[in-house]
Amino acid sequence: MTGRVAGKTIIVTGGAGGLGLAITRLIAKEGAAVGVIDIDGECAVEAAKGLTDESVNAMGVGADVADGDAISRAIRQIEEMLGPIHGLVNNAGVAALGSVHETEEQSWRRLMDINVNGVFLTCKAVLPSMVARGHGVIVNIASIAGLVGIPNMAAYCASKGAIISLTRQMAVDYAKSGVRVNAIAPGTIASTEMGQRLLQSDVTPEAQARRLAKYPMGRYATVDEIAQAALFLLSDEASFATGSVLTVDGGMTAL
Ligand code: 1HS
Repeated sequence: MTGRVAGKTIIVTGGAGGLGLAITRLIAKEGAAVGVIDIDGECAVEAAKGLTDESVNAMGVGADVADGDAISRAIRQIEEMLGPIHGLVNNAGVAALGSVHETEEQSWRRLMDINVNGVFLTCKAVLPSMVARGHGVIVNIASIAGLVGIPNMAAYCASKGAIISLTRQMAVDYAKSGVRVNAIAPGTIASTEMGQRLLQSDVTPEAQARRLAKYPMGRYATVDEIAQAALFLLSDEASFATGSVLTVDGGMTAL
């Protein structure tokens, strides 16, 4: 087996759709065995079947990343089938619009539960065996919303900032154990459901132009451009990268 992540078993949360599916497919093409975890179990199984049909070792399991027991069970099942976990991509996440005074307490809590607690719980489930084997790599999908304030996205910005902070903290704690932890901060991806919903919230041409004007490249990201960054951080080519936040945003945060 050849490829940039050949011989590694990698789990992708939220791996059955959007950016997660693009990452799943790219790392499979680059030789990984892939565990797909998704809140939609049928889609997870379907995504894995698409890979096994192409002779890739893959398994799909349904689990909500905010449910610690469910996520641990899913990871054990994948380990039993595909072997020890080398890599984890914490991709599962949701977005919500609203300033603080407009955000319902329950919506805030649910978003934090998925975006932040989900990363904590999934990392907690894979880390003991990574540390015991002295090797592992974690990639957290954050956002430029964790680096700068995006209008009308209070909970989402807070959650992505927490992911970036936790990425740096874990990088420090686990560096000597051979576990690298990095984050990617993508700009808006036009093609995903999340990106579509965000872009459709700009109802006037002026609002659409204002958002796009924040991007020096004059366009939004494709899922493949973000998946390539994940592949790099997962691969041994990134062997000295830990605690980094790789912005892939067409220059948005450089402006
Ligand atoms: C939803 C994704 O993580 C991007 S947040 C950035 C929103 S903006 O720059 O397009 O206004």
